[in-house]
Amino acid sequence: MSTFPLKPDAERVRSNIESLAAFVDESKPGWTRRPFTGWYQQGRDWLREEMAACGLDVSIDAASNLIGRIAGSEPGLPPIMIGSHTDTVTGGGRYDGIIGVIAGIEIARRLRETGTVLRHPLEIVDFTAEEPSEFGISTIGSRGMVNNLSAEMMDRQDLTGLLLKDGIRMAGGRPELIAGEARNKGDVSLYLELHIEQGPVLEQTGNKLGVVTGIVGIHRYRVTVEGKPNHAGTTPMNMRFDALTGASQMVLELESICRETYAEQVVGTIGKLHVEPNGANVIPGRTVFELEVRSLDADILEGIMRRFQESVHRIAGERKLQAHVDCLSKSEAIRVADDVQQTIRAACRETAPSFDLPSGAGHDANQLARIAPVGMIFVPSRDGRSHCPEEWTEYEDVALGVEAVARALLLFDQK
Ligand code: HGY
Ligand code: MN
Ligand code: MN
Ligand code: MN
Repeated sequence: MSTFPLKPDAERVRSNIESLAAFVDESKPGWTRRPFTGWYQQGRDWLREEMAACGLDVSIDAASNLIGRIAGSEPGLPPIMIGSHTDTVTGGGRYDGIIGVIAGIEIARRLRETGTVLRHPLEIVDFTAEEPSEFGISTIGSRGMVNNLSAEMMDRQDLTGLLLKDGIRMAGGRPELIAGEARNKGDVSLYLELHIEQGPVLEQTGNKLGVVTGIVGIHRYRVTVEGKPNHAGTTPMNMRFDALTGASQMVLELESICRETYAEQVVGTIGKLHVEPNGANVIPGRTVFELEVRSLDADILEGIMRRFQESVHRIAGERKLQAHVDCLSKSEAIRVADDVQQTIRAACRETAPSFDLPSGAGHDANQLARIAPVGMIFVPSRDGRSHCPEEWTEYEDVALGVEAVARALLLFDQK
């Protein structure tokens, strides 16, 4: 069988992933490289050198995304973009995001080593802060690239008082130019992302590659519950205004709403909960929790949030608490276009057994889909685990994913 000219150097891919994964906050569990931190910047500095070493023209756009670009033979064509992210959740794994950026660099290198010139310009992108940040917003860089960061979002502060717009500036962006520099429909021919599945389907079905058919929309909210702090020993149970038991009832209410059956799969999670004053012998006076609900169907998401907000106010009334619900961010669910799926399926067929599946994780592709066709390829996650130190993908599978992206790139480049 003739060898594929852009076949990746699997050992170089492994070594690059391990090099980039090493930039972590050692004081935290697993692999932690939160955006706008020194570890994140060190990883990006390393990435910048790698991009330059494989002949990419490197720049940072107004939204602070790191972009490496190679010209095509037809400069008038809008670029094909391959990207992902290099930030992690706290206590995350070493593959979520970075394999998509390293894949792009390896493909750029193979193009250079084989003297292959694409028709389209090619851009390899490390999108800033894809994971939910302390500003309550995820996919910050890709939102910025498509001008989907509101002024209210830009003025949000994290726990240290840093404004999002100053964080973007720290990462090399120029917030005041985001709107003017934004990519619009027609500015990108196609966005392609390699990502770990972060779920069990490929492993359970014995497939090496996933052809992503759609990506869930994610609605994120913050709920603040105000009660009355008081002495835990002297306040009778029927005289309490306990902000934590109230919040706990709301948390369980979200779980039971999301456990009902809908036309599309629904998941709802409360991953962050803050208690004040957080003392063992003080009745909590205030709690703040963040929730997210995900589904491929936008109407189901809206309906669930309406029901949940009614429950919050009912529970607060019954317990004589104050509660308010703030929307932090919404990303739209997307369907991958049939022709994009077919091209990716053709590329996978030449590479390894593949399986069609939707993504329960959100991605930068959710934002790029606002201006361009998008496609994603998954590689298996052992035991379906992700966003934890146990996150693991076999390097042979990563190399197959890189090869499938490279094959898809050549097919898309001929269109
Ligand atoms: O949370 C997600 O879906 C993705 O991993 N950022
Ligand atoms: Mn993630
Ligand atoms: Mn990711
Ligand atoms: Mn992603």
